Amino acid sequence: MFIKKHLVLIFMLSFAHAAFADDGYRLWLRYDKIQDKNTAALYTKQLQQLLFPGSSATIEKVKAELTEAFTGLLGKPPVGTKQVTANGTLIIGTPATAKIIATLQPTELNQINDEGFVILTAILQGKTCTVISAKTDIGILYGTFHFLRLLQTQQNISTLHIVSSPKIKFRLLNHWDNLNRTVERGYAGISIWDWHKLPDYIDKRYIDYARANASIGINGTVLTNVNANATILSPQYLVKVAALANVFRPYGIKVFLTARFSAPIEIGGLKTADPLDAAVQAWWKQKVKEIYTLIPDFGGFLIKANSEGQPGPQDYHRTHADGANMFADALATYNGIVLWRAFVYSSQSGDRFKQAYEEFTPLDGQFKSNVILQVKNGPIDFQPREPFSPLFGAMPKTPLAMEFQLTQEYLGQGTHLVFEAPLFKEVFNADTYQKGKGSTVAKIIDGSTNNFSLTAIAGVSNIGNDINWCSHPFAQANWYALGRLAWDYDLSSKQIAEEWLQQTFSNNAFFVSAAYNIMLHSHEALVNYMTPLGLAHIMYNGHHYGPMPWGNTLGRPDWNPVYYHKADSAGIGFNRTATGSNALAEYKTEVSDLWSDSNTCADKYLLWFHHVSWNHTMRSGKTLWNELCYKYYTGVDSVIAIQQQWNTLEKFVDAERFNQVQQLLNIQVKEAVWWRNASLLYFQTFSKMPIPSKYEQPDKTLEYYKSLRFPFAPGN
Ligand code: GCW
Repeated sequence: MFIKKHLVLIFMLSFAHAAFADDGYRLWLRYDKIQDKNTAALYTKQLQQLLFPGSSATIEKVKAELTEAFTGLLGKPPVGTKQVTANGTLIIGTPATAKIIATLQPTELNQINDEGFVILTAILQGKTCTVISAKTDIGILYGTFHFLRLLQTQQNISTLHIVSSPKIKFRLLNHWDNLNRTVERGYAGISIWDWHKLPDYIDKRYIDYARANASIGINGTVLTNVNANATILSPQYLVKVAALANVFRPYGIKVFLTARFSAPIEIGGLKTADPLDAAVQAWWKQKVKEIYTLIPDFGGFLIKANSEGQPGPQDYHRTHADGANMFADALATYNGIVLWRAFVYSSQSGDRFKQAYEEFTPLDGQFKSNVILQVKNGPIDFQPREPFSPLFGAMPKTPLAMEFQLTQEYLGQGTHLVFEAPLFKEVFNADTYQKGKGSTVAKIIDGSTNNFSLTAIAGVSNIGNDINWCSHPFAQANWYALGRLAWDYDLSSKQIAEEWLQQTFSNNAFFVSAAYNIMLHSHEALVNYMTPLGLAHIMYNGHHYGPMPWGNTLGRPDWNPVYYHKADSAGIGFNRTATGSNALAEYKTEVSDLWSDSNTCADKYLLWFHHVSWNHTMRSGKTLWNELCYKYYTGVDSVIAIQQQWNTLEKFVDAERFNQVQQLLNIQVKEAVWWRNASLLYFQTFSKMPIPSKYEQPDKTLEYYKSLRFPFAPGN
């Protein structure tokens, strides 16, 4: 008897452990049973029955999601009803589909746009009900996902009054996925698009991808790399694209493609791709027509032109506007849009920082109304910290889209825990002063400063076919944050981190606050151990993995780290004031005044704008050299603190993900030390100053760090 009981216990324990394991595939849509008995009982009472009339492809998806969520969270699927017969009726529908909502006539519906939703507690036919309503089925979908988020994060749902609309129209992922399934700057496996098996084989992942995106409001996806391949536009591939579009449509997600500028030559048999050539224009018009025949709601094209070797209009002495407008004309008939990238820099210039501004501001006002210029957050290239791109304050006649990078090309790639919401918010909140105080980057992007309705935010995707989609368990949070902030950039980093943690890991309050603390400090920690005080672009060439501030061997100066930090015996930093490249003049004076004096410029931007002596006195009273040492050492200490904090959280997290994060943090600590030591030893060859003796001294030589090679680093 004893033995038997014992065996049962062992069986139960091992079962419990297995059930607890989590490979991360479900992302933030786990719907695990609510453990807190009171909450579960309350929800069961408040969600007695579901009145959900209407039917459409989207509504079917909503019903399926509700069934899955209720079954998971509360142990049983929702009980359908046609009448309000009990307190605790959840009513979902548009006024057109649900008569009962029409009788309620919620005025809140006048406050939302076509994708928005309302969630209200109301008394209907004498019963307390929860109403999710919207103008469209897609609004219903978003409202439902919001409601499920409330349940997953165990909010009080007894008196709800939520009125929500997205602030940005196109909320996009940009995949840098190649047709051979490699992913440029991808660290999470190969591309999830299995082009070879499409269109006939629909991987379950496509559906789960769409669910995850819809749950955070993402409504468009650019499937292909901006370093484009014209083959995607061939008939054989377009049917594959159409198959994906069919999967995504009910979830409100439009498909976009990258258009290779030279496609008329490469797959069209033309001799030129000149945007002013009639045959070229006709070719694109025909191609666009072909696409819309297959995909009636196709979103449009994203184009990288005359940048890093990509073909473009300048090959024919035409402007970016000539190029963009050719596509705009072809797409306009179908309400398609052109996302034209502003990421350009030529080999000629003195200061790469200035080039996008120099090329694009003369074209302000020349783009057709369905063109939006997609600008990276900073002037150089997704560095750990950049000042906002001056273009955001300088193109009042052109709608501007924000491009952030979710994949962590310069943020520790696949192994560093870095929560990007604070970085995104720092950029959104920066004031361009374009129309006086308060013209923040967010207010440029949302169209309100210059009255544009065409608005967009894009995140370069960090998704691959790894079981947990993003490789690092915490990298999922950056995908999540992009969607949530594109919907509402006023959400705080704290709210986003907390709700993500609750849904992805656990509702335990102690865990959430500790893990939030980790996330909150992670970006600043990385800036400090990689590129403190405004340093930038000092990583290895090519794969961009690891520190190489000594890099000086590539043909173009602006590909070499030494070009960016300009360390010499006198000091360090890039002089972008009037005595240097004068890039500061690209900002409004209110902004440049903040940064133009090395004695008052914020520490975090100092070396972006000034070449300062190693003895320069910092705000802290330390010399620049000692401050640099302090920052690098603080960065490493912060990661060690993060590591220690994570180690206290074992009991709150499933073993699988706990171990993954623990191992990755071990790598991160090692790499932070590597960044610190290699950088300081190198800069010391100029400063000739000691690393203060209170710090643990580097245990390897500069020669050792210089000898390291990583020919097979991923993502290149
Ligand atoms: O950050 C750089 C990357 C390139 C990328 C380019 C771009 C897709 O190193 O891999 O190319 O930016 O944004 O176009």
